[in-house]
Parts: sequence; C-alpha cells; structure tokens
Amino acid sequence: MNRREFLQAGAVLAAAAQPAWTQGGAGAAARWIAIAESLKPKLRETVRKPASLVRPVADHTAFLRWRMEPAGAATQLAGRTLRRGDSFILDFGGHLTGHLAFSISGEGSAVDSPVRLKFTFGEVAGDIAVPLETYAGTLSRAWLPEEIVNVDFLPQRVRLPRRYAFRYVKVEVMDTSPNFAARFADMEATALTSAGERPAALAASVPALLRRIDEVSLDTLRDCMQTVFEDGPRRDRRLWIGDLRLQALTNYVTFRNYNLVKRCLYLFAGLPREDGLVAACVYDEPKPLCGRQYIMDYSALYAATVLDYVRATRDLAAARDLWPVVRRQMEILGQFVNRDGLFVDPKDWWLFIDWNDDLDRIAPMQGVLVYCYQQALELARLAGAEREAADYPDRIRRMTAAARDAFYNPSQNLFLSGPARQASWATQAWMIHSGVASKQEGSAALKAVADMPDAVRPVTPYLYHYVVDAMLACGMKAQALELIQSYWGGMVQAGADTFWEVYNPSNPSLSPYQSVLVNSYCHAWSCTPAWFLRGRGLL
Ligand code: RAM
Repeated sequence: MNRREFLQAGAVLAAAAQPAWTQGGAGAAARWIAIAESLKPKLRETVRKPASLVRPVADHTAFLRWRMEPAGAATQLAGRTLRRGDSFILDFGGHLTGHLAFSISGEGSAVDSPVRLKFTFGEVAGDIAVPLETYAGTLSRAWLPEEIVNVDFLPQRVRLPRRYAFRYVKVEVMDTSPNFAARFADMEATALTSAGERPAALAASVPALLRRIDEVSLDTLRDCMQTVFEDGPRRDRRLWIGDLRLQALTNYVTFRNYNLVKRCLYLFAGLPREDGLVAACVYDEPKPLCGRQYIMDYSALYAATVLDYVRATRDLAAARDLWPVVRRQMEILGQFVNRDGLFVDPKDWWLFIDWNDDLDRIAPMQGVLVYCYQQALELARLAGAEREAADYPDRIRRMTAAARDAFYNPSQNLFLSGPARQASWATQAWMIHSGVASKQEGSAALKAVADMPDAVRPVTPYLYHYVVDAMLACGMKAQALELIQSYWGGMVQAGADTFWEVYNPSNPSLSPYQSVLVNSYCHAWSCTPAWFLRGRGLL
C-alpha cells in the first residue's frame, strides 16, 4: 500500500517486529554508531551577501505562479529607515542552507520599546508571496520557515539561531515605538555544507541547458550535504535510504566525500528495528536516533547503497562489516515472497517507489526485490561471504520467472501490475533494473509506456532517476538525454536554482502533504543529472 492508504488503515509505523536479532554480534550496533560519529564532518562556512531587493509578482505564465521582480540594489537598504508595518525582501541570488545575520540600529527620539521583526524564508517566490497563515497541509506547521525576533537593545548584531534553506528572505517590522525607525546593515548569510571542492564546470562545448542542469544538480547536492546527506534542508532534514543512494552516487563523481557516505551507512546499521530491519530514515540530532518508519523498498535498497559505496571506494572492510546487515534485510523481506516467487503485499507496510498515489506497487516492488538480491549477492562476493548467499541465485531465477509470468504482456510489449493490470513507468523501469525484462523488451516497453497517455507517470525526480537509468541500461542514450533535458530542464526553465522534491509538469500544485508551502525545493533525490552527465558517459 502507498503512504496514504497506510495511514488511513491506521497501520502502525513500525510493522510488527520479529524476535530481537543482533547483526554482526553483540555490541556491533554501538561500534557502528561510534564509527559513524567518528566520521561526523565539520561543516564549511561561506559568507554570502544579498544580491538585490525584490518583490513578488503573480504570474500565471510562471510554472509556480509567482516570480520575483527587481526592486533595487541590496546596498540601498543601508539608506532606508523602516517603521512599524514596513518590510523588504532580499534575494541572495541563489539557494543556500545556513544562518542569517544582520546589524540593526535605531533612529528617532527615544527607543522606548523593543523592535519586533518577522522573518520569512523562501526557496521559491511563492514561499514569500503566499501568507503562511493559509497553510493547511498535513505536516506540522512548525516546519514553515518563519521566525519572530524581538530585539531589546539597539544597536545590535543579531544572528538567527535556526538554520534555514533559502534564496529569499522577507523582513517585516511588526512593531516598535511610534517615534522610532530601524535601519538594517550588513545583512549576510553563512552558508553551510560538508561538500568539499566543487568539481570543474562542464566543458563550454556542452549545450547551455545541460551545463545549467549540471550546476543546479551540484548546488542541490551541496546544500543537502550537512552532517548527514539530508533529504532536504528545508524540511525533514533527515537521512533517508532512498535519497542517500542517489546522493551518494552523484557525490562519487562530484564532491567525492566518501566518509560522509560511510558515516550514513553505519548510522543505518547501528540504528535498526529490534529484529535488524533498517529504518527508512534516521536522525543525527540531538544524537543518532532511529526514525521508526519502515519502507520496504528502502530497506531493500540499503543493499544497493552499500554495494555502490564498496565499488566506489574498494572499502572491503566496510563490505565485510555491513554484509550481515544487508543479509538480514534480504532475509526479512524474503518472507514476503511466496512459493511461486511472487511478492505479496502484506498490506501493513509502506511501499514507496514514488509519490504518485495512483501507482500500483506490486510489480515495481517485485523488481526492487530481484534487483536488490542481485546487489546483495555481489556484495556477498566482495565480502568473501558468498556461501551465506548460496540460495540467492535460485531465488533470483524463481522470482524472475514468476515476474515474467505474472506481469509480461508480449502483445502490448508491456509489463502490467496488479489486479487492474496497470501500465506505469515505474513498473517498466523496475522490470529493467531487475533484469526481468531483456534489453530489447525493456526498450520496447519504455517506448510503449511513453506513448500511452493513460499510463501512470512518475511525479518525483526520484522515480524519474530510475527511469533514465533504465533507459541507459537498454541502450536508449538519446532518449535518456532527452528526458533529462525535458524533465530537469523543465524545472530550470521554471526558475529552479536547486531541484525540487516533486515536479509534475502538468500539476504545479502537487504536494504529498496537501500544501506546496511545505514542499521542499532543494531535494536530495533530484540531484542525479550530474551523475548521469559526469559518471554515465552521457555526454
Ligand atoms: C519524503 C522525504 C524523503 C523521502 C520520503 C519517502 O517525505 O522528504 O525525501 O525519502 O518522503
């Protein structure tokens, strides 16, 4: 079931745990957390100055319905005095994750009351233009990026303690004494990241749109790289397996912070459910904690994330260390495969795959499982533990054959999922990654599904990543490049400085949480064009 059905059914976030199990022997979890903590990075700080003053303008031709219009140079601010009710909006010229600081002084006969200021931070123009009071989404409103600050004594240098993800900041003087005005100076942000040296830009001979897509991917990844690979610095700020995998891949060909990946893998290993299942997400503040949400496809993809890391680094000690964790995932998830080799939805687990609620997840989940058994088998080889995975080849064969029987429709060149025989992009992609579809079948299926107006399409860059990657696996290089240009390029053309959590070109108000005000516009899982362009020979 998808997230909505899962919550409606009142299913507990933690599906019933199995008997306790200690992966890697007693004390392993504590040792793994200690390793993870020893790799906690010190963040790099960069001072960023605002580029200009701006004002939002409603624009029905803009994808997100708002744009910013110039309203003067940022330096004009120093010459302005602001009274009760006055406000201004600064544009930092690009996205950042960090803290805002400014100096404030007073002018007037007497400073007989504090100055009360309201700050609103925006990743996109609409965040500033639409009053946050209208928020009616399903996530806590405490995520909304606003802050009221009282400054008692002037002049003063003020640094906002809370970290924000933003390009724009609106400052309103809510109140102060009537015979007094405030003056702002030295507004600046300290941007934070654990990304190291930025890789060189793509060659000037690369088409401009692709170069911009690459740049935006790098900025997205940079701003999500904090003390863990966060899913989005605006909201959640958490380490999720699905996001981590895609960030880590991109990181291997860009910032190359291998230790940050290792830290994240060990955090998951050290914070499992009682039975050894890795959580879908973990927190690292105030201390490493298990997220206590479990997503079946994410637990499976832990195997792929570990294998990617070992391939990128040849860190065989980590392969040996983490193999028991991977093995345990496959053991737990294998219980949901019946004797015929078919995945059976237990109905009390969250299956993610994508945020599209209409998606039938049975065939994609089968594909994820087959793919992850293959990844786990390869990891077992590298860890010198192939004997412990002795039954995997047979499982993979059985599950592949069962998938072909259950899902393949040769007359339509398509793989269809569930009782309604649903055609979706997700199903074709995962049938390809798992090898259930041959190269020829896969490319025919991807072409067929693209020509079906009613086929269920992805709504997130996360699933589009797996579609582009599936195209490459079937030798469809030109189509892969085209999709990157139209999908990620579509966000660039809509003004994205960093790539978004959800993007459905035909629905600008799509939000998994029923309000775009809480959508994240710098989202980890959308950074992979840089990986495709730099690491997959797409250019
Ligand atoms: C979103 C998170 C994260 C993702 C989960 C499934 O809420 O932001 O990106 O991994 O959903």
